[in-house]
Amino acid sequence: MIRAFDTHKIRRTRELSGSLWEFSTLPQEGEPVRLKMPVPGCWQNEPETLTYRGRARYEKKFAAAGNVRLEFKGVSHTAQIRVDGETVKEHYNAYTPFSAVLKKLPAGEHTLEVLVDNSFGPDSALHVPNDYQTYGGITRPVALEELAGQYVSGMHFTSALRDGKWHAAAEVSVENLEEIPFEGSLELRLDDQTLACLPVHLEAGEKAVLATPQIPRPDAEAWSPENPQLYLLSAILYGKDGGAVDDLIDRVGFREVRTEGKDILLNGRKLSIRGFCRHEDHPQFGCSLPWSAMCRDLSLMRDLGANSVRTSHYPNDELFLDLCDETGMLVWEENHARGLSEEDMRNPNFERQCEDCIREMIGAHYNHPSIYIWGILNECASHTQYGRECYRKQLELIRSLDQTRPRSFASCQFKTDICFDLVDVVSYNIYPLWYHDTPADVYLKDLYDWVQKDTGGSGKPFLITEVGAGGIYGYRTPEKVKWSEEYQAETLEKQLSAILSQEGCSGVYIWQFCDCRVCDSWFSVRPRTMNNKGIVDEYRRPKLAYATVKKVFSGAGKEE
Ligand code: ADA
Repeated sequence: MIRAFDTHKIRRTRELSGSLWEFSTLPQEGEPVRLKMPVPGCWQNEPETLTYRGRARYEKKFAAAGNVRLEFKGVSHTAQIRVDGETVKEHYNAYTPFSAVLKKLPAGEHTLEVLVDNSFGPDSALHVPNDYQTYGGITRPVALEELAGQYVSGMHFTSALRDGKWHAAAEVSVENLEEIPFEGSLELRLDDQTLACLPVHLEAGEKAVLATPQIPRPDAEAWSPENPQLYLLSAILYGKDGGAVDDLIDRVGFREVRTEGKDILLNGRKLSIRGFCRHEDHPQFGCSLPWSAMCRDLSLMRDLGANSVRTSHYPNDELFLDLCDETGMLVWEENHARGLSEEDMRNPNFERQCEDCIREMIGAHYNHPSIYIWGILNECASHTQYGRECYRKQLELIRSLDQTRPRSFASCQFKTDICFDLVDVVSYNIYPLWYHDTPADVYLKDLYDWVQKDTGGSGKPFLITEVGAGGIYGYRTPEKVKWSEEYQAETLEKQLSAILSQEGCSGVYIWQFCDCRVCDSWFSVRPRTMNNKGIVDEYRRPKLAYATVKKVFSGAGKEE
């Protein structure tokens, strides 16, 4: 399953995943392991490759003719795509989608090879040994699409409130794969109503972006957490003779996010965030969670009284975002980076890999109404001049790609951050009573008062993007010592009560929803080789803190 709805009615598509592919490790020494490997999936799910880190080869035969587009939703973490022995695409980053267009394939059977590498090293600036696992494999779905001579390669939908009335605008990318010019037209439909018709003229091989003006939609029903109203937006490309050539369908919503003073407003109403940070991680599936497991995670978060999820620390599977759109779960989505020092940020690949991630994230996820904010560079060097330059460039890149959403980053630089003038929302990760003993209310007030001084963050919305404590599932003790479920529950109660009563604070994300596996170099500071700050453990079994959080979140006001 690739998306929660059909993305084409005219273009013929099929899923290449949902099957077993030929697989072989490519070890530096020793014999390769050969298997039939489930795709999508992580090779750590198989007993023979449970701990393998390195290079591997996947192979799948497919029959096709003509122009073909292969879409990969995620390969962890570096991919080289070969068709019939020829490299057609290279891609870095486990968490962003990419595609390859193959022109005029001869009819018959073809061989698709995916060379995957999940090793760490100087070439990889973002996938580093970290407080979460970097799995290996084709971890998200793969689709094959048969393209005509021209196709719709992308579409961004923007809704806006003007004088209290909804307006819609779209930008649609089209491409001519042929060596002769193309004349035609493009129809945009919202559910079954025509929104706009645009003439299309493409020179041989040309790519173009067609834009509609702002179109009034006074009857549109707004998307909100309480009423997540969605519309199907179809872009249909017609030839000169009026015959349909290609189409692209996405799901969109009418909603507006902006900041005003210290508030984040959704459709003009103040948001009060009660959320969870979540890693894509599960003992049975690795980072390759099936749809039903994603649904279950969202059901538990809803039961806990949450209205938001933070996709820490990378762009998520689009199917999960589809579910957030459908269920009204607000999303903080961020690019892929966690805890990188200035030295890490000076890796010559860092800037390019971050920028690629941002472009691919916003390119693919722009239309999700549930995403209300973009984040970057979790807990990196936002206290140094070099770091500031990286933050500035990436935040500006986001603004050039999306003018409609606020931007932020989760800082851990206690009273030393120098980047708050660059963002729309100031965000902090704090761990009072876990990594230090200062009472939560004292620590938070001190931090908040400092932000209101000359930091560039004064008067802006303020979010706590992480707070939490470790609790090992099943470890119960009347002494309520650290790592016990009791200590975790009590600590969270104190932390949340301080945060939710802090003046000027727009809300909180708990670190974290579920326990997750970490990389080997973190084992000495992570009991059970897991980050144990989940409110549920890795199998989603509730800890004592579940009831505590549910009580606090259900009691706190939703949107005011
Ligand atoms: C950080 C970080 C998280 C996690 C957390 C923790 O704030 O952003 O990824 O590592 O700390 O558990 O210490």
